[in-house]
Amino acid sequence: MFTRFLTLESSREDPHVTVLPVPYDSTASWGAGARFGPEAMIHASNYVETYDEELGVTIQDARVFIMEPVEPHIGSTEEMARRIETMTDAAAETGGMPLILGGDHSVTIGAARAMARRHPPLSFLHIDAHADMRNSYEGSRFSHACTARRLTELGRVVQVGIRSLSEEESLLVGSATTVFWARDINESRDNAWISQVTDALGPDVYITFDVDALDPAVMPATGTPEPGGLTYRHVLDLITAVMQKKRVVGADVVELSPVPGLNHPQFTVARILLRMMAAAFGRPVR
Ligand SMILES: [Mn+2]
Repeated sequence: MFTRFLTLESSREDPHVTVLPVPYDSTASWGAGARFGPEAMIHASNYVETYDEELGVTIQDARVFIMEPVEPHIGSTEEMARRIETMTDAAAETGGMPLILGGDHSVTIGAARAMARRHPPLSFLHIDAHADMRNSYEGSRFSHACTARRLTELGRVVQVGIRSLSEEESLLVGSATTVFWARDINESRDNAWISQVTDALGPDVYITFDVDALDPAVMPATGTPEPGGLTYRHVLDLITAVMQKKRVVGADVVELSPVPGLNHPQFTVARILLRMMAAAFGRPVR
């Protein structure tokens, strides 16, 4: 269905990155539409430059393979998590780093289970406005509101950009996880917080990036926008540091809910995807 990602032709041949689209949003609280996220991200990604002007590298020689989108399972979030787990395993089998494009944040649960089994002990970088630490939500333990809670059952969790959570969740955040609040990041005068994040992570990392971690002024196209968010700069610098200092074994980008006529949100995501690829697999120019 999709033939190019970040302008690169999809090929099974020894990929660096294997893209797994998951057009699924049955558990989103309101403003559903994350099911349209993968297509919007992939489409926008084919209009970015292959040259990363800050790193001075090109991704032209990087190899990508795009898998068929995961078919949504209607009615069972648990069954859907299992299906995503299986497909993430298949993505990892190609030899490329699985890059899951959601979809709402529940898609992370299955993907993380597959990667945690393959790379123990795995730690998780959770970039999000929301703590997602509920044990269950609307009767499901596999809801987007429970993602980080499920991650704590798989490995160490470091949360970045958090600014919305329940009282119950507030008792767990910072003890069951390491948390970097959006407010502290916004008030910091330098990037010292980024090395604190990388210090808190283990050597093998899975990144889950909920785009609502970004401020709604930057990222209006998401189901549950929260004011007081991170800047594009914050996210770009964090992703760069983690891609360069850690073994990132897998990643996902979730909760982009495209708004008709508004193009910049998916281009913002595409630039962050370019940076992920450039930081890990870029070739220096000159
Ligand atoms: Mn969120």
